[in-house]
Amino acid sequence: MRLRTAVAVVACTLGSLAAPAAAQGADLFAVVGPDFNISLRDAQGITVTQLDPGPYRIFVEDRSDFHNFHLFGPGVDRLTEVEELGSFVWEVTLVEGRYRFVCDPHATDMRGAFTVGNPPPPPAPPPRLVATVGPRATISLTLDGRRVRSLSAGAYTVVVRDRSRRHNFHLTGPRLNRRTAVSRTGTFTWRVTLRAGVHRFVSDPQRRTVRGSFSVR
Ligand SMILES: [Cu+2]
Repeated sequence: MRLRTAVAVVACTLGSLAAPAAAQGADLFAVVGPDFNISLRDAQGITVTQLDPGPYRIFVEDRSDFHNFHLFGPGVDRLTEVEELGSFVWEVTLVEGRYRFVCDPHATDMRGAFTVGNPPPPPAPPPRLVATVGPRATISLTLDGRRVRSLSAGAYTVVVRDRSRRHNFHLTGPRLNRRTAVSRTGTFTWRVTLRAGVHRFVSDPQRRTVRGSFSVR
């Protein structure tokens, strides 16, 4: 009888210890430096890629005076100073969405990302058309290396390679009229919306011969 009471007391104590930990949220560990490394791991040392929404405590170790740790995403934008080192504890609430962390001075190389909950996939980038005019009297529009004959209506990126000072690339269609300059060369990126109908592209100085067309449905 006495033993049973003791067990009950122990269980009760464990229960009350567990409760505040749960309210506080899980612990995460962020480290940047001293070399060109940045990481966010959980208590098991596993790199964080997916988390449940909720409160978290992040222990941040900034071990370099030329790196920093910057975490941002829905409702969160926290960072350490680049010039300062130190240990910090951030209390954050993560909600469904995508979060990223970077070292700001080296954001292209020192970075990471994770999702919280099950956010919808990011929208696919628009298809990329390549328009080329010149250097001789040639003009073309391709998608994945193939000549464009018909496309679905929607958003597109057009990379225009104008390779001649005697030609330009001029694209027209429903509510669309874009052109490069005849006398200049260069590569340009256009974001366009193609609507149903016939589209034509020409080099204006020789619009009868240097030309093409495609349909949009
Ligand atoms: Cu850095």
